[in-house]
Amino acid sequence: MSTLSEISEALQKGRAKLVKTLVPQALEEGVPAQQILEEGLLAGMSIIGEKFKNNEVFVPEVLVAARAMNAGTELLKPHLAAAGAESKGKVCLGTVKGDLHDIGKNLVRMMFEGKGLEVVDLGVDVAPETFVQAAIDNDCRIIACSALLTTTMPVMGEVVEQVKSAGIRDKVKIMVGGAPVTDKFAQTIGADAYTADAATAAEKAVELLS
Ligand code: B1M
Repeated sequence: MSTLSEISEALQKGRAKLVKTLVPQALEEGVPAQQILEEGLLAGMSIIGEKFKNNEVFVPEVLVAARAMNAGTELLKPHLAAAGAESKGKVCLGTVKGDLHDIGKNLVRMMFEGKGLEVVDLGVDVAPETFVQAAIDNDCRIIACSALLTTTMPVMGEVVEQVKSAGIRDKVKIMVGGAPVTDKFAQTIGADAYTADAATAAEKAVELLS
């Protein structure tokens, strides 16, 4: 098995320590950092994302895979910067104001990063004005909002309104998700996209940025 396949396998099994050994090994073999990222780490994460979507693996497996992914990307970061690898685009992500649930939001972050997107993670309990300011400050092309409570869903509508008031609606796409959120709700508030799960959210984000 090639080192890249071994990296993908190790990541899928959540074996962060092994990933930490294999990534430098691949670099020593002369494999370019971008290729290690795409054909090793992202390939593994993409398989996990697909399995997660199909209920073949569950949250714990995704979390350990993500930890392994982070371990690998940390080692690649300096090499990627040196090679001039470009991020596919920046996303401001957070759980909306009044809502402290962050497990789903963290999964969305991991899937976004797995697709090569740069994520500005604003955390939980994020006010609409914070999303807007962060998008302006960081030049984010997507604002991604998560909500787990029916009582906090309306905050997503406020985000859309404040993005409009700030005059950046034509520059920023707004994505929404979380267990109580629906496509119909997303349309009602004027968001650009609703997705039911983290893997699809990442696919949609890439589509919105292309
Ligand atoms: Co909370 N809680 N909780 N809770 N909690 C729910 C959501 C609830 C459904 C439980 C229930 O009553 N059956 C209920 C909400 C009811 C409602 O509004 N309809 C509820 C409640 C009521 C509350 C409190 C009010 C309880 C209380 O204090 N009385 C309180 C509120 C606190 C607050 O936020 N202000 C509260 C607190 C908590 C804990 C802190 C204990 C804990 C959160 C810990 C944490 O997140 N760090 C917690 C938990 C764990 C849950 C349940 C059990 C699990 C949520 C979860 O993480 N699921 C939940 C019941 C349930 O869902 N079965 C419940 C796993 C996660 C992977 O799924 O976040 O849906 P999820 O993410 C999915 C998709 O939704 C999607 O991707 C993920 C998978 O791929 N997704 C997106 C998420 N964000 C996305 C964004 C996107 C796209 C997709 O685009 C941007």
